[in-house]
Amino acid sequence: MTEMLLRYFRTKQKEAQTEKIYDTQCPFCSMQCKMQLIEQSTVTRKKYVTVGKDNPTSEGRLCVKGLNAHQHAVHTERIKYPMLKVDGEFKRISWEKAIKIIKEKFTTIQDNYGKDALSVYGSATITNEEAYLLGKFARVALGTKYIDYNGRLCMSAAASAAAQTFGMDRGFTNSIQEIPHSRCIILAGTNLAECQPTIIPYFEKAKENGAFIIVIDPRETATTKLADLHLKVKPGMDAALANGLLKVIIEKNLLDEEFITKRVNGFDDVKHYVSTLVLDEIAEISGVPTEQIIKAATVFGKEETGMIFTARGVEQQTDGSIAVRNFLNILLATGKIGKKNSGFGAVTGQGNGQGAREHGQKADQLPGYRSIENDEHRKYIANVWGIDEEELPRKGVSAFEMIQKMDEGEIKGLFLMCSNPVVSNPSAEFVKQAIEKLDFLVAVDMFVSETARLADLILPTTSYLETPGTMTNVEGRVTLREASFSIRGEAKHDWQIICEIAQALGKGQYFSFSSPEEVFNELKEASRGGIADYSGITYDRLREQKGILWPCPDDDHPGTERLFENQFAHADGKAIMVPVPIAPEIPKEKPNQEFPLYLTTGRVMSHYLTGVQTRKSSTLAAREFESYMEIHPSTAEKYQIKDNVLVKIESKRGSIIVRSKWSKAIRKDTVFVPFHWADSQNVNRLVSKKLDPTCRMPGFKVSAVKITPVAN
Ligand SMILES: Nc1nc2c(c(=O)[nH]1)N[C@H]1C(S)=C(S)[C@@H](COP(=O)(O)OP(=O)(O)OC[C@H]3O[C@@H](n4cnc5c(=O)[nH]c(N)nc54)[C@H](O)[C@@H]3O)O[C@H]1N2
Ligand SMILES: Nc1nc2c(c(=O)[nH]1)N[C@H]1C(S)=C(S)[C@@H](COP(=O)(O)OP(=O)(O)OC[C@H]3O[C@@H](n4cnc5c(=O)[nH]c(N)nc54)[C@H](O)[C@@H]3O)O[C@H]1N2
Ligand code: SF4
Ligand SMILES: [Mo]
Repeated sequence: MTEMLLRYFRTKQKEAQTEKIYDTQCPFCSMQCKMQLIEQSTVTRKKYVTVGKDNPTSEGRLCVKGLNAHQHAVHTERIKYPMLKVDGEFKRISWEKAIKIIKEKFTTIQDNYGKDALSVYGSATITNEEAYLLGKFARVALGTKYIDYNGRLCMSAAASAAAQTFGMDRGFTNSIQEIPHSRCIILAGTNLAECQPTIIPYFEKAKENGAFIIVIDPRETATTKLADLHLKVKPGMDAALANGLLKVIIEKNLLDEEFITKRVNGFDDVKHYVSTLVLDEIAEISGVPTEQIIKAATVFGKEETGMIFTARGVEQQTDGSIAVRNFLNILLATGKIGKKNSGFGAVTGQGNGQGAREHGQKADQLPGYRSIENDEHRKYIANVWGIDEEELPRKGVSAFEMIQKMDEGEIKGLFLMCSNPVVSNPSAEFVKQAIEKLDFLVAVDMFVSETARLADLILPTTSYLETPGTMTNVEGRVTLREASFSIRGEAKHDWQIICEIAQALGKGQYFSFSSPEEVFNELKEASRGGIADYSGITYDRLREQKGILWPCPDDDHPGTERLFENQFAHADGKAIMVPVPIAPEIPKEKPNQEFPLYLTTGRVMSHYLTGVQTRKSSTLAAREFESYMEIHPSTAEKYQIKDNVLVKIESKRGSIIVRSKWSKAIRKDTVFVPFHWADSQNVNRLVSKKLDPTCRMPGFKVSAVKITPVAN
């Protein structure tokens, strides 16, 4: 009897569940949806479920990536210890040894080749605190000018367009709550429905309220389903198309003359330039019929309010920054900015795509969106950091140009935090070879990514479940990510790793932080008086107010929902319009006899960037387990490509092999390949090295290619 009872209680005990709940934010896109991980444990096993949590931006919604994000975070392949490459194999070592090796290697490289022989490559997935510290680490601990980050491949075109036009760059000029009340919305090169899915209800509400939605994309996507008018533009022709829209707006006199006079410089030059263009020629060049250009321009011009959103379709071009400026020209000409329900949205990509572009990870930048070449700015930051201004390096070069310097042998060492450049940079084979030339590569990651594979030393870091800190979301809202999940093995937070290496390099006094909040308190001071002013923000306020939109310059300031209501951020308070030439400074590849098709690249719903994380998630990987090429059936037949077969795609740079997917949704002159897969499926093998002359963005969205069936 007692035996039976005992057994009964033991089984009960095994089944008894304890439940723990962890707050966090999704590790993926810029919506930064608040979520909770529920851990249900019995004696024998642990089960995880992710649920959404209410907040002002995503309102408790999650998409399929967020719902399954924990699958990679608790994956058995997470790196748990520092790992040193010995005879081509990674071997576990202690932190003590790892830091000692870094110190030795970094010192030797800098002694032999100078300070700038070391470089730092950061990320917009890390927190504001970590992005800030990484910039400080490069300048103060290493004393190198070479630092840049993956946001260069992401937000740089939109950022430079907004900075040049308005004098400041915050993704959304208005709060997200205004979207449902805007009367006409242009979505240019953005696939929100797959890339920021939880934002979609705002646009659905706008539609219910009668808004007219125009989507510009060479493909039909989940987002074009929202469209009242879909302009199926030729890849790379957005700047030309925007000229067409402007021409109609000016010729039909749909202008806001008062706004132009009071608040804009440069309108006459734009007016003169577009008057020299012929609308039918623009239609020909852009692939959008004249009537559709007229329709879009007329509706946008006539409606009382309007918004334009751009994303990587327009921006990841060798004329990306100027193409965005042409869309901003439309907003300025029609007076649809700085007003309720009218404004601009550069749809930020990565989780901290906004904050990580503000606090000093960029080659030419100091915290608070300050410039490293501006004497006042240098003095201010040197003072906050407690160093002499002369000790601060000058500006370096962009992400891809750093890789070119690795190839040329000028950069010998790289500290890589939270990025996978071997997959994400253009001309991927070149990038791999350049990185292989380094004397010493340290990669800080959660997994052995394709780039970490090439490292001499990998340092294990913590995930979104484990690292607290602030993230600035798609709106420009600073949010506090609470995170308290238990750390795997000996992994450390990115900010801790930075501080420990700085300490070993004898710079510990500048990096004596014991929590993200302490780092934030310094970041606040460093941002004070800058364009991205966080100085009125505290962790307590973020908890109470559920996030604050910057600028927030003092403790009583509520944050700024709408920008530019009275003035723009240039010295004279005015915005600047510029004519945007149809023929860009760097000519784009056009299909030709040898390479007859356009290739454009982008994303699918279930994967994230280079796929290192989402390919580890069984649910997400099952939805899309390999790369593919979307192709129109009539084009496919012309090149004897059946549906669902392997195809070789070649450009001047290289080739890949992926599976064909027939679809009438795409233009007949274009094929589309997502970039979430590596090695022989890495579409970046095909993309050229050319960069936008202003912002140094690669032209990910246009290559000329040929396709051939792969024999069975
Ligand atoms: N599911 C998912 N969501 C993500 C990400 C992800 O990897 N997966 N990444 C996040 C990040 S970092 C970013 S930057 C954002 C990116 O978000 P988006 O910019 O929306 O994503 P993309 O798919 O790169 O490109 C958007 C659209 O541009 C179109 N396009 C291609 N060429 C052109 C062109 O020449 N002109 C125009 N007008 N359109 C063109 C493509 O067909 C595509 O539908 O998404 C974020 N969210
Ligand atoms: N052809 C083509 N190429 C593109 C694009 C495109 O549209 N087409 N888009 C570009 C864009 S917009 C972007 S943003 C880039 C992104 O390019 P990458 O930055 O290279 O992409 P990720 O996959 O985010 O790489 C992040 C790495 O950091 C690791 N990681 C994740 N979280 C953390 C963390 O908290 N700390 C640390 N230390 N590591 C972490 C992940 O495991 C992964 O290995 O790709 C660009 N490349
Ligand atoms: S991927 Fe973006 S939309 Fe989806 S849950 Fe994460 S943050 Fe939200
Ligand atoms: Mo991005």
